[in-house]
Amino acid sequence: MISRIDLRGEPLPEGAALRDLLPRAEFDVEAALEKVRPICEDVRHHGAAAVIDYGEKFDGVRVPSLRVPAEAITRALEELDPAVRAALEESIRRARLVHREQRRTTHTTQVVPGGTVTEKWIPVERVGLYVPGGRAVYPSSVVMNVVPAQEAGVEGLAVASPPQKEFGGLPHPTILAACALLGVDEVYAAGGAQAIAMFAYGTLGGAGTEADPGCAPVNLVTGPGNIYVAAAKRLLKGRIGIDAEAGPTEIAILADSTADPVHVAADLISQAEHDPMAASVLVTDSEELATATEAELKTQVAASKHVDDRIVPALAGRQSAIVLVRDLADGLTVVDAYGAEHLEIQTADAAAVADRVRNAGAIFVGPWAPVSLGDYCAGSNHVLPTGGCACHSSGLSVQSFLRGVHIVDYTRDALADVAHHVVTLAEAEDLPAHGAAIKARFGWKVPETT
Ligand code: HSO
Ligand code: ZN
Repeated sequence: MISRIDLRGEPLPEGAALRDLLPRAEFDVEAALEKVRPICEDVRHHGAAAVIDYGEKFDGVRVPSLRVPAEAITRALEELDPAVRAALEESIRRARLVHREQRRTTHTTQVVPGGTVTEKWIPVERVGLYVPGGRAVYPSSVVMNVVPAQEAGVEGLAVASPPQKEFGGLPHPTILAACALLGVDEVYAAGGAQAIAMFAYGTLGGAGTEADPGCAPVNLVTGPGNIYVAAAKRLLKGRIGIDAEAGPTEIAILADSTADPVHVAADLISQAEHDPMAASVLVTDSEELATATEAELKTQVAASKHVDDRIVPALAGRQSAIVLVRDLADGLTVVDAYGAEHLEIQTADAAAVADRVRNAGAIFVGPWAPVSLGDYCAGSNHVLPTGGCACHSSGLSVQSFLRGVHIVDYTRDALADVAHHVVTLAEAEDLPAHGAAIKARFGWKVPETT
């Protein structure tokens, strides 16, 4: 069911050599680029009509209009199961607690008397949030995208999610209900690369109506999606900002002999449930735990849903494995080289071990903090870097929706005082006009320093 990689024999290789030994899903965004390029071009030139045509082709339903009517959003909330409503409300409440604290305050540094640099954080004006709707329906991802955007102070928020045939071409009702709970009323029934292109180019040029004037272009697109969504994000990056190209979900667990194999197996299965390409990796120095986990996986998988289409291919795929290491120090080296989207630490003194981790999207400490908690109700964000990107990127946060702007304010004396350095550096770079812009202010001379 799951393969073993035994790294106990020799000292661990370093860097790329170690990464090559570790399992990872193929997620070839480059190959999907050529498929999405014509789609994006079509949307650019033909606007809403092209988005609707591609929806019919890929989602199997032709929508009368892309904009979801306000009544449909209200109705979805009215018809939402009260238990799901209560759970979403708690998820939103906890996410707000955490994300509110991420807000940045304006800060002024007095560099010299009369010379200040103020860093001001300005929210992005308009954001498009993509919520997938294929294999699974993720109202929780609506929460994880919308809450940080709102806490950052973003004013223009639009959500796109694929039209669903069984719901008459609307996005899934739970997605619409989550939008209603969060106060988002601009929602589009659009999915895949065409939704990303709609956000990037807008559809205002088409024949709009009062109820559906079209989608105005956005500045930033966030949210996970399939490989075509990732490819469209890569293609349109620059015209729009993007959060990340989310790949298949990953869980790594660093565990020792104190871990409970029942928990370990359950957590590995929990993320394998997302996708046949999902990765579940156990890194342990305990052969006993490895063997007990393998046995547990058999029992628990047999009792699971989504077994043949997702869990078994995910666990049996080359992206998943049990990695045996000599000791926890090697285990830490391995999980750092892997840079998992989610990393659980199930060891003695888990907090101290977690403190030593450098690369992970989010870290879950000890037996009572499984990844599922973070997926829904920990307060943390579940849009996290995949594919090893945790070594250079963070998950979605308030910061993702803010731009830091430096405001430079110098008096005459403060400029005069440093003018000679500016002129010297300009000359060193053979850019004399830069120096001239300083001299012009002081009768075309470099002022004497005081
Ligand atoms: N584990 C996924 C998020 C998710 N799980 C949504 C359940 N619903 C990626 O972090
Ligand atoms: Zn999940």
